[in-house]
Amino acid sequence: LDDLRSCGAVDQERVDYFIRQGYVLVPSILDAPFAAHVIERATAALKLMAGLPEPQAGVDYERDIDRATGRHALRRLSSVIERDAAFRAVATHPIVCEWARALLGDRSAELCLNRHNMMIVKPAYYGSENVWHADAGSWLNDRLISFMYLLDPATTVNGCLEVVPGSHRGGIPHEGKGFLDLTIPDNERWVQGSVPVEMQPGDGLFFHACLLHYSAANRSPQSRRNLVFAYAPSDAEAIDRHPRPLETMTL
Ligand SMILES: O=C(O)CCC(=O)C(=O)O
Repeated sequence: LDDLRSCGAVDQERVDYFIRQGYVLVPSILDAPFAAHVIERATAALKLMAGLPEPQAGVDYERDIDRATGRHALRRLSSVIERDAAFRAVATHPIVCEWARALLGDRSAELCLNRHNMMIVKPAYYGSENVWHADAGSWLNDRLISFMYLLDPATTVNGCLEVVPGSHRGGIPHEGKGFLDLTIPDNERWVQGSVPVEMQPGDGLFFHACLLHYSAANRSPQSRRNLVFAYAPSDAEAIDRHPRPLETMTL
């Protein structure tokens, strides 16, 4: 664990911030050569997909045809840990795992195989909005946390993640739904205190399953790619109510 002292080692101040706010940004969580390798593998994985007929299993596409390519822009690639060793190396990296254990308060934290485990692409010009939601609303499990690892700069111009600090402490106002119904005035109030989380390639963001988040459409020429994984404490399976049972891997 010597390398925990370089890069984005766990620090108590950030752990406390996560407990209060429901999210925490860890700049350059993994070192720059590692990030460069993952970015290269992501580009290769997307290039491979771009050469295959549509639709492909485990791939979600944007609705509109990209006029430059005559194809649908790719929006999401699932089960990434099985697609490339570099993606698995992010999800199981000792630094990331130490963070997951610290934030979950559980030394036996596990990686979720069928929650997140994907690459999100908010493609240039065609990236669509991701409406306000908390992941626990569709996961039916409020014990999990997510880890987002950035592969491109994410700013308010290309649809970075926006969050409602502290919303994880208020319960889930949309249990059983994949979105927050903003026609309900009480729900509208939740998102008034939102903040954008701008990030650079190689940065990591941990966020609680009950944290409200959103991202705007990307109409800019700059894609925004990231990996996202979920981690579970060892008791998460016992309370899981999702019809597709939670599958995890020991770290
Ligand atoms: O990256 C985004 O735009 C949304 C991500 C998201 O909703 C999630 O990771 O749960």
